[in-house]
Amino acid sequence: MTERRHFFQLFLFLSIVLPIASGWQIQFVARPFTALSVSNRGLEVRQEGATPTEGGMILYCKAGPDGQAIGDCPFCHFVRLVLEELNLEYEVLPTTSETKPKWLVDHYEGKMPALRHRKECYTESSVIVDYLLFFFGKNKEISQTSSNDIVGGLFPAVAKYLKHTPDNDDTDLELRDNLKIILQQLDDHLVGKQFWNGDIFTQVDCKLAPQLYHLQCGIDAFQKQIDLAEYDHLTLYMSNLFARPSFQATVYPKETVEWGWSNARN
Ligand SMILES: N[C@@H](CCC(=O)N[C@@H](CS)C(=O)NCC(=O)O)C(=O)O
Repeated sequence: MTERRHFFQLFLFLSIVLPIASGWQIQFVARPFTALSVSNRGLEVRQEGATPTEGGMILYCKAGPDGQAIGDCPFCHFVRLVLEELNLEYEVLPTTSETKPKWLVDHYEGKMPALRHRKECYTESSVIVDYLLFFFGKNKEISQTSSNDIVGGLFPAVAKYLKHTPDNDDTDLELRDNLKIILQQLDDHLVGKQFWNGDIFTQVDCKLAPQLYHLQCGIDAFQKQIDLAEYDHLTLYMSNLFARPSFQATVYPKETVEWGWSNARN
């Protein structure tokens, strides 16, 4: 009976929950199923039951400047925050193009972050997080989500602004003004709230924290013309996020963020 329930859970996750939660990312969802039925994609053939057991997780992520430390990827950081909040055991393997495993390149387009969990592998941070929350986050507050479009617009606007050179030309000012509109929307949403959904810390906060960290480090590093102190509620929210033990346990130095964006700016 338990086996049947577990099989049903896996079926539900692969066929209904992930496609709905991930929209167009359905092609990634097909992979674990393919791994079971057609090819093992470079991984061992799965032998355990339908519901994954904890342990045996390896997160492959972009490496930092020395090729060994954890790099500046906000998507990988998002996954790590969720892993920490769920108290799951995992190993992080910072990886460069030279050290990326062949199976990851051959069967998963070398995409990172990539979560290998025993005999399965998932790429795309939102898919990885859906997987973790589906199996390990049931009835936990962190699994709550929110359908606010502002969240999705933040990182593209941050990236365009930080990447742009030269600073202070017309395009730079346009990108800055566009980002400031989003920051104001975030600030408005956060009035009277400790976290994005109110008093409880959720996956939305795990997603936003790394992006806001990039924004803060990037503004400082490149002396960009945005004063975050103008956004009272956002500033308070950022201090709440950055004080969170999961963030403290996973944060990388601001110099790593600067290194990453410097490469993009050249
Ligand atoms: N949409 C992807 C974006 C992932 C992404 O852009 N990863 C970059 C760093 S931020 C990366 O790992 N690049 C190094 C590589 O692929 O070798 C996700 O959410 O997982």
